[in-house]
Amino acid sequence: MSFKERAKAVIEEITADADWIREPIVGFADTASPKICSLKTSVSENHLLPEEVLPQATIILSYFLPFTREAGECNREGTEPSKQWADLYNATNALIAEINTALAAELRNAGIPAEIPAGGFDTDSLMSRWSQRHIAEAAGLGTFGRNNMLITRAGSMGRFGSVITALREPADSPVTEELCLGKAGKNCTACIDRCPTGALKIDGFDRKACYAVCLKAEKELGADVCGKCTVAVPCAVKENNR
Ligand code: B12
Ligand code: SF4
Ligand code: SF4
Repeated sequence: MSFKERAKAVIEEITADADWIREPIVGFADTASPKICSLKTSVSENHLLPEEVLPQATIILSYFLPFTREAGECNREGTEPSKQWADLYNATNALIAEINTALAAELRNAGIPAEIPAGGFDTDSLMSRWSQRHIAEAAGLGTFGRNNMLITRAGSMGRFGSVITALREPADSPVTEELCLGKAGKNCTACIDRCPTGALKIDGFDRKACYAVCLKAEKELGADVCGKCTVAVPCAVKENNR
């Protein structure tokens, strides 16, 4: 069994009782690939390179936990995020932490060095030093949509995690097919139409406006969420998992 298959099995085992999560997707990014080597220029100068976390880094294991269509239903109506959506966010965060620890342990037990990159973000710049979306894009998991989400073959509604490894297995290439209908020239602005703050525009994303609504939810619901742009839109759930 390749480690990619093993990783998928580990994730499936940990998420077995999480009925809001569908079949996970796992991708491998080559740390020597152009998208990873250019993170400090393409994302931000403060972005970490994998070798700053693990000197022997070769592959970044990136995974996506796609949500079920039913899970999104709790956040379909209204302009404010629902309490249930906030609870799913917190429960998924706990699963991501558990998965990362289990994957790193599995690798280290097999004698392969592994490190979990630090999460979190700077509350002034609203940027993390480890962008899960850019890592996932390099690992062939998807393309950026107008909703600013990374759209995978399983959809955009869900969450990413990653582990830096010294694995010696073949890496994946970025997806070349455009997965966003609007960017592919189809008539879709569903995410922009659903954004209650105007943070999402056809030509950009105002992270401060988005953060304001997420901060309100943090105070009222216990999680910095909104997510209207990734729920009940055509790219939310795609069934063609790979
Ligand atoms: C800080 C943060 C926030 C902040 C600021 C958002 C922001 N985008 O800056 C706030 C609190 C507002 C927020 C909101 C949300 N977040 Co948030 N957030 C993060 C966090 C911690 C860091 C993001 C970051 O620093 N990005 C770096 C900056 C530079 O990248 P960026 O803002 O994404 O901008 C880039 C893209 O737009 C990209 N891009 C756009 N178009 C294209 C096209 C091409 C070709 C390319 C190459 C790039 C590209 O280029 C931009 C600049 O580099 C990540 C987790 C992580 N560690 O990565 C989660 C994360 C991005 N959030 C996530 C989610 C789900 C949300 C919400 C839906 C909240 C919710 N759960 O209800 C909203 C969605 C907002 C939106 N439309 O983007 C998911 C995204 C899942 C997905 N499918 O993409 C992540 C990855 C968390 C996770 N573990 O899965 N978030
Ligand atoms: S709702 Fe439509 S335009 Fe927006 S990201 Fe999804 S596919 Fe693209
Ligand atoms: S999370 Fe909410 S406020 Fe932020 S871009 Fe999406 S719909 Fe707009």
